[in-house]
Amino acid sequence: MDQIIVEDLRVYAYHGVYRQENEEGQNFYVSVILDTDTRAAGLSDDLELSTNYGEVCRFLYTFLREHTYRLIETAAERCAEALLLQFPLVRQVTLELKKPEAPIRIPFGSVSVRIMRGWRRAYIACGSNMGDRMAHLDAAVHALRQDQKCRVLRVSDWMETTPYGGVEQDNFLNGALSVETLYAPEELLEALQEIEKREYRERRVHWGPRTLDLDILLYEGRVMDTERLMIPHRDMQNRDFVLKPLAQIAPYEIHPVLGKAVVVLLEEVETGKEKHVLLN
Ligand code: A4P
Ligand code: MG
Repeated sequence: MDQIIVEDLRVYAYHGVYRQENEEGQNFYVSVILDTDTRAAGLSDDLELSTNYGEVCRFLYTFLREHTYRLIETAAERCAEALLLQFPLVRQVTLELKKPEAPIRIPFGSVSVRIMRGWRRAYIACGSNMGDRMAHLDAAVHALRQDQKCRVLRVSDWMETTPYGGVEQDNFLNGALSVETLYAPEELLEALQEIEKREYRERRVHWGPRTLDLDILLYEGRVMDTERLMIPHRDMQNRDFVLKPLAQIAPYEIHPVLGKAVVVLLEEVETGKEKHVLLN
């Protein structure tokens, strides 16, 4: 992707662990690499179609002066996030914050942190089979739209499905949606569980009835398996109620472990060609 680069913008600011640093301040130098598509601006010579680096510099300057953090890690983290929220054409930022006057009693050139943050594409499955099912699913989309760290891109149709998993229960209404998010995977899970809670989700029977279930299916081609989170969703390839709505909004998205597009996985489930065994 194209990049706009600012190097070593000097900001006199007050970040530091020591009181003296907070009171007297010192020079910081911030550099950013903004990943953004400059093609439209390049062809049209129109600044409106790009990100104004002058505004970026003023923004960085004001942000770092008006906030005080103990750690440069925190200053960098907050600054990168604020930048991504402020400049909508920027997809990713690499930000380095240098502190060459840090209180270290040995001669040194500079200390700095460098981080890379950006909007990440995620796919979420939603389901409900209790109460006003449509209202629960609509509420989930609404809540994600209200969250500034998420941009809802596409929402599938809500589809009536019969229960899967052997528990006798009412039919579900299922769907899928895509978002771009600033949340890391664990943070996205937390945000989704908050939304579930607000819709009075009670966790009783595993695979049982629920007012709202929000599962992360895919996250930016990532593969992970921790105690709390498995991505891709461990059973998505076996579930037509997941794959069908997902195929509507992202037919060619590739499952990063199985190496197959969503439409292919759906066809395999529908024709029963592949026997997927769920170990539980
Ligand atoms: N977890 C791990 N990976 C993920 C992930 N990728 N996304 C952990 C979300 N959560 C993930 O989930 C249990 C734990 O899974 C979470 O705390 C999280 O740390 P849960 O929603 O609290 O519990 P659950 O509902 O018992 O399990 P789960 O896995 O959400 O249920 P399923 O597997 O989604 O099954 N039939 C139809 N037709 N439509 C449905 O929507 N849904 C289920 C629920 C059964 N049958 C269905 C449907
Ligand atoms: Mg769930």
